Amino acid sequence: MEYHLTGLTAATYTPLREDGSLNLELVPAMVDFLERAGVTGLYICGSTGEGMSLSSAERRAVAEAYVRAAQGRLQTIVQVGHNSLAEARELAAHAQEIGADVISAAAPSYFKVGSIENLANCVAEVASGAPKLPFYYYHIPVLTGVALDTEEFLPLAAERTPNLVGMKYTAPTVFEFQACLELDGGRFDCVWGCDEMLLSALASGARGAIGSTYNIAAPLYRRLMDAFEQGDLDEARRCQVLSIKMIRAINRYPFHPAMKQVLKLLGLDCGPCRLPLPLVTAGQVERLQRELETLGFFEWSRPEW
Ligand code: MN9
Repeated sequence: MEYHLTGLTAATYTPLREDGSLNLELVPAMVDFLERAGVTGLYICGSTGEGMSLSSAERRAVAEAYVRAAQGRLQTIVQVGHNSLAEARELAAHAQEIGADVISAAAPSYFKVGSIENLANCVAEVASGAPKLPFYYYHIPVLTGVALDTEEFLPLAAERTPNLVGMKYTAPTVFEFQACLELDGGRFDCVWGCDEMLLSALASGARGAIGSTYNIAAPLYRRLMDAFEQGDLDEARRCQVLSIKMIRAINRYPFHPAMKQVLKLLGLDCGPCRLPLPLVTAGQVERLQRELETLGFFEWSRPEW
């Protein structure tokens, strides 16, 4: 099986109401907003969308809402990772049933996965739930604690998982990412997951990226990618520096709760995050808004920029 995720995929937020319940009525507006901003795909129920904090029934409902709203316009990738592999497999089957384009799963993380053989077996079990869909392993060691060598893992896993086509790589080790892109004449579609290092990844051969800040600043990153393609490295670097400053500003607060507040400032009120993520205060939001204003964020986050 072959598949490519090119361009910018937004790791979507899960809209919640103040009481913590799902607010799926907002999803069509989110999808319209992201499409206008230049995003080409949606990564649903990942870290950004708090997939691991939702019940399986909620995860199904979120996936259905996004897939329905995006169908025919944006590629949809449903993250189905779960500490129960049986549950993950069922979520994968559900994603296939509702017409998602791709599935992806992070490693189980309560019991630590200690070997690439073990990880390959986990992936085989999950991916077999949606045998017709391309599967991307979600490498995010900072959250799962699974930091196994992906260059060794991918070829082994592909022997047991016919629909394994690639990986979402969220770690700053660009050399390992590049080595994975080069494996076997480029047979694995490796997609970059650290927004603040997109330019380094492009220089190493990345063609696609999945990340949280593509929700709020896709026009900036589009410009970065276009400049890179045209060989205008000064402009590409200028865009990346703006992204680094933006992420640094947001990172002074609890990151994803603050990101949701930035989306609210852009007109999409997707509510707070769920526990165990904390709340941000009104004072923090005001400060963040001023910091983002100083950076020109409210100019370069607009689709017409
Ligand atoms: O995987 C995101 N990682 C986490 C994607 O949420 C841990 C990234 O998109 C980061 O949020 C982004 C900002 O640090 O690079």
